[in-house]
Amino acid sequence: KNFPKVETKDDVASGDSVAMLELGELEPGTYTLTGGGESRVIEVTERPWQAVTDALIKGLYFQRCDELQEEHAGIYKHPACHTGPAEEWRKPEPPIPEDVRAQIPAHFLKMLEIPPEEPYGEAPSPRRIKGGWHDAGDYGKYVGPGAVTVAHLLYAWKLFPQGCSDDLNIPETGNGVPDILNETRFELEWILQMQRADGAFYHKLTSDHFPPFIMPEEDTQQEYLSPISRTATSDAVAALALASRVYRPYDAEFADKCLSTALFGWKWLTEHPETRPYRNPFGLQSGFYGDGEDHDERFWAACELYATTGETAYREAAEGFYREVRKLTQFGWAEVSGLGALCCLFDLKENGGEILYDDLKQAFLRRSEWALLVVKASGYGTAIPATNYEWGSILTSMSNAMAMIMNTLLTGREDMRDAALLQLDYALGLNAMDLSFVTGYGERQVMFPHHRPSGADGIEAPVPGLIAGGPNNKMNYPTVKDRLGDVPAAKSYIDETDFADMNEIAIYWNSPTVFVAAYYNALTAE
Ligand code: 9MR
Ligand code: 9MR
Ligand code: ZN
Repeated sequence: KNFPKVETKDDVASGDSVAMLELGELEPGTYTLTGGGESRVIEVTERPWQAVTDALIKGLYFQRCDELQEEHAGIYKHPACHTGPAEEWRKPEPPIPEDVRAQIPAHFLKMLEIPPEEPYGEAPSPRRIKGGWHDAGDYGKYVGPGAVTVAHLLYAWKLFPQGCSDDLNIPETGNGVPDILNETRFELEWILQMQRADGAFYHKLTSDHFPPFIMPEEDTQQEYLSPISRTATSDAVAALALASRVYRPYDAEFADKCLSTALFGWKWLTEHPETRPYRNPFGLQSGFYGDGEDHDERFWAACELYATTGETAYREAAEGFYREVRKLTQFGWAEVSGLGALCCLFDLKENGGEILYDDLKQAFLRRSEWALLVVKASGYGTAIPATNYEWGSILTSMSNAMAMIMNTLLTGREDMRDAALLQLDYALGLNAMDLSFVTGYGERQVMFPHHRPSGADGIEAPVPGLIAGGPNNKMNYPTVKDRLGDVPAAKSYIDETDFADMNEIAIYWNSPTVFVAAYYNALTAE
C-alpha cells in the first residue's frame, strides 16, 4: 500500500521535522514500512498492550525489598536484603560553619531555616521493618512516593480491571486476589509499619548515604527512620483509606487495619494543621522529596476518607483544602491533587455534591484541555512542553495522559483518548530518541538504566519492566551538561548507568504508565 505524502511538523522540543502517518485499520500480521531510505517491521496483534502492561506491574515485584526467588524472578533472583533493625534518626544537628554557610545557595539556606522535626517521646527501640519497594535506582524507601504509586495502581485496577492481568507469576499468584492488588499490598504492608507512635508517618526509611552499585543484599548499611513529615502522613492516610475500600471484599481485617491506621494519621494531621515542609537533617543524605506545599496532600487524604467513611467532617475538610488546590491534572510525588480528583470524579461522583463534584469536574475538564494543547503543539504528540524537560520528564507525559484518559471517561471524547495513547507510544519509542524507555520492550530499548541491581547483577539485559525518567535538560549533573552540549531538550538523554538525572527508573514512573497502559489494554479486551 502506498501512503500519500504527509505534511511535516516542526517539533520544537527536539528540532526534528516530524510526519505522522495514519496507517488506518490493519489486520493482525507482520508489516514492513519503508520510506526515506529506512524500513521498520510492524507487528499488529489483537492485544498489543497486554505484555507491556503485565511487565510494568511485574517491574514493581522486582523492586521488592525481599528475597526474589528464582521461580518468580528467574535470572534476576537475589537473597533477602535490608534485613537489619531500623533505628530512628536522632543525631543532633551540628552548627553550620560560617565558611560553609557562605557557599550555600540562598534558596537552600532559606530551607535550612526550617527547624528539623522534633522526635516524639522516647526513642523507639530498633526494629525490623519489613518489605516495601526499593524506590528507584537506589534502595531507599519513601512513604509519600510509595503511597502515590499505590494510588496509581489501585485506581488502574478500579477503573480498568480487565486491563490488569492476573497472571504475573509473583509469590501470591493464584490466591484468589487479583495480582495487581497482591503486588500493591506488598507496599501497603510496609506503609503500615511506617507510622510513628503518635500517628504521624516517617518520611522515609533509608541509609544515610547512597550505596555504590552493589546488589541489595550487599547493602548492609544501617537503615534510619527519618523525621516525620506532613506530606508523607497525608499521602499515607490517603492511600490507606483508599486501600480499605479496595481490599474490603478480599480481606476485611486488612481493610480495617488500613482504615484505623489512616484515621490515627488523620487525627495527627488535624492536630498539626500548619504547613511545615520536610527537610533532611544534616547527615541524612538520601533522597529529599521536599515539598513546600501540603494542601494538595491533605485534600487528597480528606477525599479518600470521605469516600471510605461517608462522614461529613471529611467532606468539609476536603472542600476547605479544595480552595487551595488547582493542579487537578497532576499525579506525581510532589503534586497529588490529581489523585484527589480521581477519587471525587470516579468514586464520590454525585455524592461529592456541588463543590467536590460539579465544580471540581468543570475545573478538571478545563485543565485537561491544556494537556491536549501541549500534545497538539508537539510534532511527536508528546505531552511535555518543550521548556519542561526536567528530571523524570516521563511523569509529565504520563500525568497528562492520565488526565486525558479521565477526560475521555467523563466526556467520551476521542481526541483526548487518542492524544493520551501518544504518551504510551512516547514511552515505547515514538520519540525523538527513537528509543523505548521501558526496559525489555521495544526494538531499541534502554539498556543502562540507573538501577543498582541492573548495574550490579552481571547480567547484560537490565531488569525488565522498568521505565527511565527520560530526557532532562533542566537539573543536570554538571558532568552531564558537558556531555550533552547544545542538544535540544527532547534529546537531552544518554543511556548510561551513571546518569541518574536522565536514566534512573522509579516506582512512581512505572505506576502511572500502568494506569495508562491498563486503560488501552482493557479497551482491546472488550
Ligand atoms: O544513585 C543515586 C540516585 O538514586 C539518586 O536519585 C541521585 C540523587 O542525586 O543520587 C544518586 O547517587 C549518586 C550520589 O548522589 C553522588 N555520588 C554518586 C551516586 C551514584 O551515581
Ligand atoms: O523524582 C525526583 C525528581 O523529581 C527530582 O527532581 C530528583 C532530584 O531531587 O529526585 C527524584 O527522586 C529521586 C529520589 O530523590 C531518590 N531516589 C531516586 C529518585 C528518582 O531519581
Ligand atoms: Zn532491600
